[in-house]
Amino acid sequence: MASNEKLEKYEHYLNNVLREDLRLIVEERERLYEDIAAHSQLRQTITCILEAPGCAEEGLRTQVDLGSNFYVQAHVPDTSRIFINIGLGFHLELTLQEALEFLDKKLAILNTRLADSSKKSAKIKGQIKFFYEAIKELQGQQGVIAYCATMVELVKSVNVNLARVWLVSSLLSIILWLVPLLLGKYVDITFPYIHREDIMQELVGFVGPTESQNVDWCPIVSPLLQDTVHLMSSNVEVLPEEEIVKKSDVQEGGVSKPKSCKSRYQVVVVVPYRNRSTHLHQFLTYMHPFLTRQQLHYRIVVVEQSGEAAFNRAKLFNIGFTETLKLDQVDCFIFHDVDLLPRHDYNIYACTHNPRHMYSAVDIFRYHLPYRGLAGGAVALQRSHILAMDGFSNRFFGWGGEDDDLNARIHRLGLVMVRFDPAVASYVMLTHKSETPAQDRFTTLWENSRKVEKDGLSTLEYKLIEKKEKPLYTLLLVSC
Ligand code: BGN
Repeated sequence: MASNEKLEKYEHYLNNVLREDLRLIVEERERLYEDIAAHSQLRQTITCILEAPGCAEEGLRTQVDLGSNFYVQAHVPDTSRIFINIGLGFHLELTLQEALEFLDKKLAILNTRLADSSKKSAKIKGQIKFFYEAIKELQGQQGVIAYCATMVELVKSVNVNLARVWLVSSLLSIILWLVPLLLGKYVDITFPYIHREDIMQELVGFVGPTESQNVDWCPIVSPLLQDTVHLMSSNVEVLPEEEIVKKSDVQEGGVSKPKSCKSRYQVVVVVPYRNRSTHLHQFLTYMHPFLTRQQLHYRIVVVEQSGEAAFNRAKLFNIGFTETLKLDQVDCFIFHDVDLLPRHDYNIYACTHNPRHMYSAVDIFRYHLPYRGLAGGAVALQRSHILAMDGFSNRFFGWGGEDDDLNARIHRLGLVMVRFDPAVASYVMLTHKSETPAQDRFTTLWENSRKVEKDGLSTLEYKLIEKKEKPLYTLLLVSC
């Protein structure tokens, strides 16, 4: 299909189908909210009547709205029975107790519908984002094609050497492409993100306000969250191990879950590690209370690389993933650097429907991002997506590139990476010496982009030297 034909189709689908679907869902939700409010109010009135002493003898005095701001006083002599609108124009006479039972059932149904429509709306929003990105990409391609055609025409008309023009313009574009890359840390990039108020419904596992199945789910928004920025600098005080264990009720292996309710989200935080004991101690001191406040059921897994080979961050992620699945059947993994700390509690450490790059703002980049496709530092991925993309590449030894390779894998799956509102997805980085980038990272990236050979979970080879449940984390000591 020609790209402009495709563009038209996408635009039509986005504007006439998806946006219309979203509008209908939003309307339906508004109606449901109104219905729930009306039924809850009636329920409250009936409870009041039932609980008011002597009410049955004296009846009920009330006001009736006649319209146009006219009211009359009314007296209901017998409040023991009530007419309830059961829909389709039918009213049923019920005792107050029967009415309460009816209302409870009705409210449960309405709440389930509300949860369903919230899920549908989250799904449609995801599709809208996807089509929006695809349209932008196609528009970009068309722009380039049109530009090239004009340039060729122009060059032909002035009768110059085409090969030389091509060479000069290629050099120019390389320079233009390199400038932002070289100035990386100082370029402000704007990007779409999930707004703070939409975060909860974007999470996999968000179920809805009143799941009945006798499960005592934790509230959708944990009451322990503090709406404040926790870290102003990367100075993090460490606490002794026993104190961390006690404070966050951490079980062997760095596992913790809420005591009073069942967590909606089970997640594993995989941390690649070597020779950074102070950072690890700071990380554990800070992260255990942070994750506990979010009422998650979580495990922290530290994958330590032994030996002298260059550090292979992505391969350690693959090992962490593979070994953790032997312990727990978890659907959500967060791959996290040891020197990165989230500043805001509303940055929920659960998986979104799309893969998520966890930081939208970080102190070392002046609380901005150097480029849109950045996937470094911390990412949250669903197990199904990790398996579909064959995990991470095992071929990046040394600093850099492995996260760009992850980004390419996500794109190849047809997915887009999302981020949360920078107001909450904000991080500080613990101070450390900057590392020398690996020289062969460009070549590896390029080779991987051609995807000639398999590289990932399917080709993963390593030696597990030790697997131990320590008090604050599960340790995997490995050689790659
Ligand atoms: C990029 C690195 C990433 C790193 C970010 C942020 C490369 C590959 C060359 C295109 N990518 O430059 O790995 O996460 O900087 O520091 O070096």
